[in-house]
Amino acid sequence: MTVTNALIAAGSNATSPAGHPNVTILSALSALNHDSFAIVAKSRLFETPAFPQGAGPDFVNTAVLAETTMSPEAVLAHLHAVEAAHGRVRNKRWGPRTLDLDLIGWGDAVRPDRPTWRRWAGLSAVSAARETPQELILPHPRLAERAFVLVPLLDIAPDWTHPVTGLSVAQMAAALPQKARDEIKPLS
Ligand code: PH2
Ligand code: MG
Ligand code: MG
Repeated sequence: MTVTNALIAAGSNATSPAGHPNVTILSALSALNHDSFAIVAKSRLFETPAFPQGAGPDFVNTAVLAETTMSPEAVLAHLHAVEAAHGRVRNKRWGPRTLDLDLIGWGDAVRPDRPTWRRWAGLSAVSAARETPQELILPHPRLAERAFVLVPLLDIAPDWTHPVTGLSVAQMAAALPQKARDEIKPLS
């Protein structure tokens, strides 16, 4: 059986049935572990301003590294089930959410293929806000732009290398404006 390292980002900026965002995140992480999916590293929790600016209350964000024998589609379904169990309803894009679990990276896989990945990653901010892919795109096409994903990943996978750009997490984080990095504040 093939074991893959999956990178997952978690975020919450609304109270869920489990409680406040930090409690929700911790509850979600324990719900994620099961037979064929094991969290092997967790970042600290961070308080982060909502993106886009002014989009709602601050988020709590974290990142985890998991070892899994599941397919990426099965992991995505698992993430959605844990979101639903924490009160997630999918309505307004970028509205407040009780729990968001995003699959960020899958070993060194590029999915569905490099040309499609490049198309999604190359979208302008305006188009990226309008268009949502229906299929799983890996690595997450906006990873390199998101301090609330990269700063938590620095805790657990600074050397993970992007399979298309060749940049490590540490290099992508260093390329962000200092101000964007400073806004990501550890809660502990
Ligand atoms: N997730 C979003 C949109 N905006 N902002 C922050 N700070 N953290 C997030 O996790 C986040 C966001 C879409 O899922
Ligand atoms: Mg998200
Ligand atoms: Mg999501």
